[in-house]
Amino acid sequence: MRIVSGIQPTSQLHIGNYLGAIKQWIPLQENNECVFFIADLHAITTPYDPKNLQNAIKETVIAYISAGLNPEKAIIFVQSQIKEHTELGWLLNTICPIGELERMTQYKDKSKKFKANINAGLLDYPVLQTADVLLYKGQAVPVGKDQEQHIELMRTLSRKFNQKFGQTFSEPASMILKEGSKIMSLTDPKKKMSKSDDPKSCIFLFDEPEVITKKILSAQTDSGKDVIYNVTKKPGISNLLTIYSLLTGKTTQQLEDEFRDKGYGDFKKSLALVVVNYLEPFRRKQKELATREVYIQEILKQGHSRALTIAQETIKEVKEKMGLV
Ligand code: AQP
Repeated sequence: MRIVSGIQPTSQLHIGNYLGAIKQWIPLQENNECVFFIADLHAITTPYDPKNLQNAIKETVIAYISAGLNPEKAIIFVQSQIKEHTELGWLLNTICPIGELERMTQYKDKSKKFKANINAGLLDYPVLQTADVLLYKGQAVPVGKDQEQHIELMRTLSRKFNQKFGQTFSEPASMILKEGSKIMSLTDPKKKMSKSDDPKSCIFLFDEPEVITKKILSAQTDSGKDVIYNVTKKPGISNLLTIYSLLTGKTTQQLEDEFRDKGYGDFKKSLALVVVNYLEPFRRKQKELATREVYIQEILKQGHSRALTIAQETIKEVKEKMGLV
């Protein structure tokens, strides 16, 4: 099966990006053809500093590898280096009803968050995302829950394209985990953890142990003192229980039993230790890769060449079907 997914280099990757997306990419590499890209063309739809972008891209590649992606297996590359993404994006624009884009939750949220920069790229984001997947004839897209609506649009557009121009694409399925698909902010557990929010709200993959501990100890919890999983009544503690459970393999029920007579303080201290230990190999690998510039460039070069072959084939077919060749 061909699997496609990507992450924007908008800031450092956090534990939500890992638990919702990257963690499921790792086993998929074994028996599938995986295409994992750095979504820099998406990252420029929100305010950014051009001087920092190349560095952010490099850090995202390092994060991919440190978290377990294998460049020998997966195709890893930078989206903007393959111009066929934008080309297919434009072609798909011509079959995408504008109303579909205006109702997208992410567009509405980001328009509120970046009021001074509601650009056309922000609205068109899901069409480019559709192009990212269809360009490689992706059959499944492993993502977090926030992307569900965008995958639904991919399915609609691939159906529309096939009806209008003849069978070309299969409808990509979303792969969204039951647990961990929406890790919440540490400072406001009613909101999704987002890398472009306040750093205190995120556990970044490469945060130093004392930073992780500080963030977890000051994470917002709920009234009462019992460690109980109840998303409606105790969103803060439930979010921390989810993280604990996903990193240890213990169920939330087991964790409730383990912390029955202990308060939030003991639970948070124990969680901090779990997170620090889990991320320790990631930090080690990141430090090693940060000095291996040539190796990182080589990964991207190889990935680019493998991706380009598929992308050019698809664009040729699409343009022929649309009467452009
Ligand atoms: N909080 C989350 N819990 C689980 N999964 C998440 N993802 C993002 N946040 C969470 C998943 O991570 C992948 C990366 O997404 P992206 O960088 O393309 O954009 P995003 O979804 O908008 O991620 P962020 O962290 O919120 O970034 P910013 O702040 O730049 O918008 C996707 O698979 C996403 O579902």
